[in-house]
Amino acid sequence: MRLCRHVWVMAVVLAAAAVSASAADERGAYTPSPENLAAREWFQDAKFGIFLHWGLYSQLGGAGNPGIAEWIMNDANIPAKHYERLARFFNPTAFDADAWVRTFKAAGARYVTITAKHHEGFAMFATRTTNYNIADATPFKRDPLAELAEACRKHGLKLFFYYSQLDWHHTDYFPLGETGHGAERPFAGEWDRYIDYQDAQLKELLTRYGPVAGIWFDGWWDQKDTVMRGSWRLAQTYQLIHSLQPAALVGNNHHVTPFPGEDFQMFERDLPGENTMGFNTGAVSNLPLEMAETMNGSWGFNLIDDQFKSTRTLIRSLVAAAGRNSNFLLNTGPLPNGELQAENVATLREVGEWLTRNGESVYGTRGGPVSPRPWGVTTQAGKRVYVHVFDWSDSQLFVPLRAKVAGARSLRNSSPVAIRHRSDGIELTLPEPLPNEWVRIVRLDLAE
Ligand code: JFZ
Repeated sequence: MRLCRHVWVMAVVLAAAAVSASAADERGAYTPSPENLAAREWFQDAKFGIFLHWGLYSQLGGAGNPGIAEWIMNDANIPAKHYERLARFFNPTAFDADAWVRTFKAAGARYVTITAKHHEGFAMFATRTTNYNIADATPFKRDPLAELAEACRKHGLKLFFYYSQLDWHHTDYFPLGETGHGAERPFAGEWDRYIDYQDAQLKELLTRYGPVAGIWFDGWWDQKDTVMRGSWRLAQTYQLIHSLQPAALVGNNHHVTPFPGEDFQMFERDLPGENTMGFNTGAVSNLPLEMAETMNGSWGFNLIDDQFKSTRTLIRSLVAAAGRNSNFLLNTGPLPNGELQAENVATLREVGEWLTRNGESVYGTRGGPVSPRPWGVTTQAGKRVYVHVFDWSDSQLFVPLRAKVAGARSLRNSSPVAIRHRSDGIELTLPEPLPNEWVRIVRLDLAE
C-alpha cells in the first residue's frame, strides 16, 4: 500500500516536471536563486544610484545639437571607420575613480551604473574580444571600469554595468535593426557570432571586476519589429550571468513587460506607470523597479545642454519614485577628460545634504500604504509611514490611511503633528512650509 502511494506520487512529480520542462523551452523558465532574491531586497533598500554615460561620444559633446550626445554616431551618420578615429585621441587623464565615488557617496547614492559599452560599440574596459577598447585603442591605456570597481569596493557602493546589445560598430551585428545605417559596414555578417562576442564580453565583466551588482541591458528595441526580434538568445545570456554571479541583477531597458531571467524593471525618464515620454507603454511588473532620469536633457555629455533640473525637481522625482516603490537612477555624463560636470557635482552635493537630513524616509522603505496622490506620496518601513507632501496649501491634510496611529512628527525637527482619526482615514495639521523646503515630511508611527 505504502509503496503504491510512493509510485503514484513519483508519477505525478515526473509528469509535473515534464510539463514544466516543455513550458521552460517556450518561456525560458527562471527561478531566481536565494542570493538573487536577497540582492533584490538590497536593491530596493538602496533606493538611489548614479548613472554614468561615458564613451568616445563624450568627446563630441553632441556636436552642438540639443538632445544628441551618445547618439551622435547614428544621428550624424558617421561611418564606423571614421568614428574609430575618436579612440586615437581619447585620453581622459583627469579621471579619478576615487574622487568620482566620493562624490556619489556624498550624494547619498548606494550604487553606480556605468556604460561598459554603449550603442557606438566601443568597450570602456580592457577586453580580449576586440582591440576596439579603451585599454588597447587609446593613449589612455588604463581600464576605468577596473579602477571604478576598486573605488566602489573601497567606499561601499555597488557597481552595475550598462551593456548595449545594439552595436553600431561590430560587423557581425547583421542584419541591421532600425538604427546605425549610416555606419557603412559591409552588408554581411553573422548574427550568432555577434551574440557570442557579446556573451564573451559579459563573461569578462562578470569574472574580472569582483562582485557585480547587475547588468543594465539596452538596445534590444533596435530589433523589436524586425526578423531578428527573437534572435537575441536572451535566456542563454541571462543564464550565463546568473551562473557566473547568482546575485547579479539583470534588467533590460526594452520597454516591454519583463522577460524570464530579468530581476528588475526600469523606466526611462518617467515614473513607473506614467508615460510622458511616449515609449513607456509596458505594464508595471512585480519586480523591483527603477526610474532612470537625466540631470539635463542628455545622457552623455552635451556641450550646449544646460537645461539642468533643479535639486528640488530631482529630489521630488526621487521621492515620487520611492512612493511608487521604485528606485531612482540619476544620470550624469562625465567630460571627455574624465572630470564630472561641475554643475552636476554641485547639484549632487545638495541631493546628499537633503538625504542626510531626510534619508530615513527613503532608504529601506517601500511604496507606502496610500497610493500616490496629487499632493504627494507615502513610503513605509516597518511600522513607520512617511507622508511626503509636495503641494498642499491648506493646514489640514486628509490622508486615507485606515490605521491606528500612535504618534505623528514632522521629520524636519521632530515636533509633534496634530492628528485626528476619522472612520475613513486620518487628518493631519501640517506645519507651515519653510522657505526652500522641497518636501514636507510627516512621520507616522503605527500602533500595531
Ligand atoms: C536608451 C539609449 O538609447 C540612450 O542612449 C540611453 O542610454 C538611455 C538610458 O537608454 O534610450 C532609449 C531606449 C529605448 C527607447 C527610447 C530611448 N525606446 O524604446 O523608445
